Amino acid sequence: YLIDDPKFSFLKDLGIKRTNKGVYNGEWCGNGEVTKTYDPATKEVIAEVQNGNVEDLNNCIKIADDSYKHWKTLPAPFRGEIVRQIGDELRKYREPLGKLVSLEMGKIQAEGIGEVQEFIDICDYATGLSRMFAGQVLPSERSQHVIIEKWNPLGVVGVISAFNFPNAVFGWNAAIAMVVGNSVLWKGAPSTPLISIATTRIVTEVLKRNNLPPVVTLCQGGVDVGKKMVADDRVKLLSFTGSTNVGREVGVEVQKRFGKVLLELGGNNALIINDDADFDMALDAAFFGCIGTAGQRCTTTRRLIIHEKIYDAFLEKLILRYKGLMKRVGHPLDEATILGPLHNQQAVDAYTNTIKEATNLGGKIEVGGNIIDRPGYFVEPTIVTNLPHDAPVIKRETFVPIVYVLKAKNLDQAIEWNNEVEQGLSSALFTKNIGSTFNWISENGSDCGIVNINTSPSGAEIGGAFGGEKATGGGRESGSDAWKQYCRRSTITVNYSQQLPLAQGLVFE
Ligand code: UN1
Repeated sequence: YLIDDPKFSFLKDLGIKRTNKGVYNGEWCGNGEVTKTYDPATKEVIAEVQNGNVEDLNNCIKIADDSYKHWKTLPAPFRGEIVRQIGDELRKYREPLGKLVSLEMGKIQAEGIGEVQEFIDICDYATGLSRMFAGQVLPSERSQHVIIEKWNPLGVVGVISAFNFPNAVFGWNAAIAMVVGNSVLWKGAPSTPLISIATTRIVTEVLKRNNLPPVVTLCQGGVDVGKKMVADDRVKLLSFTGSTNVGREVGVEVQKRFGKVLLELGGNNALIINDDADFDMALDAAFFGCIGTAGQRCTTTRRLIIHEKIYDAFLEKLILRYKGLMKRVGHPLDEATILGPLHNQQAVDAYTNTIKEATNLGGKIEVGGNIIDRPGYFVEPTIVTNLPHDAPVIKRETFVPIVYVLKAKNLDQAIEWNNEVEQGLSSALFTKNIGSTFNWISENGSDCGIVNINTSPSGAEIGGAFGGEKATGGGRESGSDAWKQYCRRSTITVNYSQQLPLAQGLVFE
């Protein structure tokens, strides 16, 4: 087990042992299956986790609900102060936690640490928000009346997160949910439980130090635990990150019980390079967008739409960059690495099948296309050309580093192709023309939630609302007014007159 190897001593600094309990409800427990967790770069076992079962989840919900009853009564700026302390605690563990993200998920160390940084950033944001999540005062049509809007908490917020952002997605949800007065129940991906456990430990240390109840609970587990969380009426908001197919079911189930749902589902993100783009900057953006996190971000560039005038030159340069990358393949914890492994065997299978399907449809592999001969789940980042813009394989999201390159006649055609897929997460346009820029962000432009200009479609900051339209699910997390989704809105009419006038001048006597 890697846990016994002194090279990975940061695991012990995070409190990880050979066998770990995957449930936290004030105590660490778990009565479900014992599973192993692996380093995707070597397939070696890191450690073991005893997961939760449905009964454990039930207890977590109960305890989270009890904690909520106390937590919601505390002044919001006090809750903000607690989240500020969580941010500080995360600062202390930034490096070891980032390394654990790298080791268990497989993304390179800089990205692992960057992910923890996003959690720290959202804590700062949420601390400020705790003094600022204002409602409004609106004019009433009745004399000596006023309409007030107030944002109140919901109760238990359930977070189901995915393997690819095993730390930050919990952070975006939890920090905001907590300052507005909710408690949180988390289920991380079944294949990244050590990250969930280490993160929960850091967060709950702060709660304990402040003599607070378990406002954050954790239940690692499988599909049965997930289903119960989706169906349980006490989970007032279910924030789900994952595939469009599972998200569709989650959405329907939560709606059946009139719960609230926040969906962050698949993307099929296009990067458009117009003929007036800054060529070198666009090349850097494409390289990072396609290959960063080995193609396993929701915001990864899946389609590159290039103006025909610069198509050949751009493609040629990009292929060279891809070829140069092969020297930088390695273990994610090795600082020289910029391409780590895929997360698991399913991803490798999806890669192989997709390459096969693309070639059968007449696609040309410009570079890549093979599994890399190393112990872990490594594959070559791949560029495919020569497919029609609406080929079925292009319209589907495959969570691997394959990009389809399309040649567009003009910007209008490029925008049409950008919008023709069912997903609507992220998009970007490279241009120096001011008219094209404003067209791109207008009603005639990109229909995605994220509409970038002269920067990559992936790598969003926490300050904006993060999420997408259409089959991406419509949810927004992180900045802007995404916090409203974690609240119920109370519309309050106050009468400070001595009469009881009715609205619309109605007389009722
Ligand atoms: C995801 O892939 O689930 O914009 C989220 C980005 C990251 C978030 C990605 N900040 O790429």
